[in-house]
Amino acid sequence: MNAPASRFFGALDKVRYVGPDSDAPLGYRWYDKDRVIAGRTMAEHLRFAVCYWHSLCWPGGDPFGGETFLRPWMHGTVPMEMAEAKADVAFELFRLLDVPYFTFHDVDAAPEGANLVEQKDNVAAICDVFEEKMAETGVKLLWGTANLFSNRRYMAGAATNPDPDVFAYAAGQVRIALEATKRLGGANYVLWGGREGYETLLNTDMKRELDQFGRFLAMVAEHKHKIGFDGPLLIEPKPREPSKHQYDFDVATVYGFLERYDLLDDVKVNIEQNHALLAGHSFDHEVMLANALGIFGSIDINRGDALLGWDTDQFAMDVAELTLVMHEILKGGGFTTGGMNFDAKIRRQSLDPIDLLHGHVGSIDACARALINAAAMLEKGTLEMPRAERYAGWNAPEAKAILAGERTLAEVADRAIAAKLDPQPRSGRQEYLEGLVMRSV
Ligand code: XLS
Ligand code: NI
Ligand code: NI
Repeated sequence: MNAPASRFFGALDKVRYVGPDSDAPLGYRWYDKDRVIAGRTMAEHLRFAVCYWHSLCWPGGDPFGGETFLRPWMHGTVPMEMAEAKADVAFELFRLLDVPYFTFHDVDAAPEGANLVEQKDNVAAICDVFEEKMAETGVKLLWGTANLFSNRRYMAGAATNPDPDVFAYAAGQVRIALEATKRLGGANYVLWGGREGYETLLNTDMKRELDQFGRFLAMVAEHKHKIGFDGPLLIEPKPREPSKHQYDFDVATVYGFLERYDLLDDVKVNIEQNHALLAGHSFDHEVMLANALGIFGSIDINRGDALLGWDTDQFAMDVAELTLVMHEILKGGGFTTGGMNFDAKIRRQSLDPIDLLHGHVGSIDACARALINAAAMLEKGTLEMPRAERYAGWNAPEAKAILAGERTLAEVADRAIAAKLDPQPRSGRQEYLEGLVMRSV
């Protein structure tokens, strides 16, 4: 059981920058962590995190078949020993990839307690292990979270459950996970509400459930202040899966929810590519909107499959898509507390330990290329110049007065008549812009 982590990955070396022309089987072609782009190193811009759940806890099952990976640390008999062996492999993976951050759910890292007292002890025990390993390696925690969706007690929701005892249990679990995140110096705390929704409206009181959800989040925000946790809370929108409908549907819906329950000061969003697609949006749509609304926090970086309608969580490799996302992130000033968390999993046929590295390395390089492209596009004004031109009319004094609230509808209408306005449509130039982007990636 206590096989050293090095034995799992064999004799692999730390992945290094080798440059785009190298033939090395494993190396970063574009991610050169100390290279400065637009005033920050690549590492500072991208803030990569490896997630615990997909990379260390997922056994390779699907709805039609069980485990394929047979990870040694998942086949012990003493849960805490298994958790420690998993932590060994985890930190060896972080070291090999040379990533600065990781993320975890309470129950990914520590054995799930049979009750909240046990839960607290288990999380504290794994925090001892993490603390030591974090000090040794310098790897930091991007965010922690509580799993309020796997245990059957949460089948009808956590905060939105019809049973207040389930709400209370969830509060207990979040308190433990939030305090652990604070103890480990985490930069953010995430809440993804996979069961906060419904299976059927026939048994659902939506107004009541939303009020419960709002109250729950307000309590988490109060507690965050009480314990002096500085990072933001991040809601992770997703429209469905596992529930038929989830209340945190997309960025726009979450914004409305935060506004209604007066939570905008404490809560931002963690946007995931595959969730954006499930909501019928593109990844860059969600990022642009979050920036526009002032709630952009962090990214779960992955990709869906264009032919499959569910959350396949594949490693993101599409440089063109990522370039547009990075463009919007940089335009918004880049990450502050957030980063790029690999909420991504290798496919169930990818059995070899090295496949875990290939997934991350490929996607890290895709993000690095995207960063380089996006920074160049911003510097040249590739999209910003045509965008500015498109809205240039709004710089005129009369147009500004309208937006400043200095004109009534009647005044604007009267002026349209007096000035005999006859506005002519102009081309949106989509293909021209698509060509510019194509040449930038
Ligand atoms: C599931 C979510 C989940 C969150 C953390 O679809 O992406 O993994 O990131 O609870
Ligand atoms: Ni996610
Ligand atoms: Ni997901």
